[in-house]
Amino acid sequence: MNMLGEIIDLQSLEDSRGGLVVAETQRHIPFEVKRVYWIHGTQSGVERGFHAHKALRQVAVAVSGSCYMVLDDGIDQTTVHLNSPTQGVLIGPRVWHVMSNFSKDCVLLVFADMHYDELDYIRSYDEFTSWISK
Ligand code: T46
Repeated sequence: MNMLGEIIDLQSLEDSRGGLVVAETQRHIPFEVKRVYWIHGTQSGVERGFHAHKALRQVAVAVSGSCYMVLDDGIDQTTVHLNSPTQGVLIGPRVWHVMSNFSKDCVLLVFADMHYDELDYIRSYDEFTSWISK
C-alpha cells in the first residue's frame, strides 16, 4: 500500500536553455501508463475532483502553476501543494481527492494506468465511505 499523498520526485535537467523533466515508467511512475490527460484553464475559486477511483492509479504533476489536492482514504486526510514541474503526487485507488486553489496558469498533467472508465469512479462521499468499509 502506498503512503497517502506520496510525493514522486522527478529530475530536471537544466542548462542555459532551461529545464527538461523526465518521467519514465517504473523508474518514476510506478505503473505502466495507459492514458495521459491534463487539466488547464481552471477558473479561480473552482474546485474539481470530489471522487475516488476503485482501481485506477495516477500520478499528477503541476507542470505549470500550482494547485492544492486534498487526499482522503476515509481515515486520514492530507493536503499536497502541487507547485513544481518536478514533483508529482501518487493518487492511489480508494482515495477521495479534491483539487482547489488553481493558479491561472495551472496545467495539471496526470498519468493514469487505465483507460477512461466512468464505472471506476465513486462520485458520492457517502458511497465512498460505505464502499471502503466493505
Ligand atoms: C481524477 C482527477 C485528478 C473523459 O472523457 N476522459 C478522461 O480521460 C477523463 C479524465 C475525463 N473524461 C470526462 C469525464 C467528465 O465528463 O471529462 C469530464 C471531466 O472529468 P471530471 O469531472 O472527472 O474531472 P475532474 O477534474 O473532477 O477529475 C479528473 C479525472 O477525471 C479524475 O480521474 O482523478 O482529474
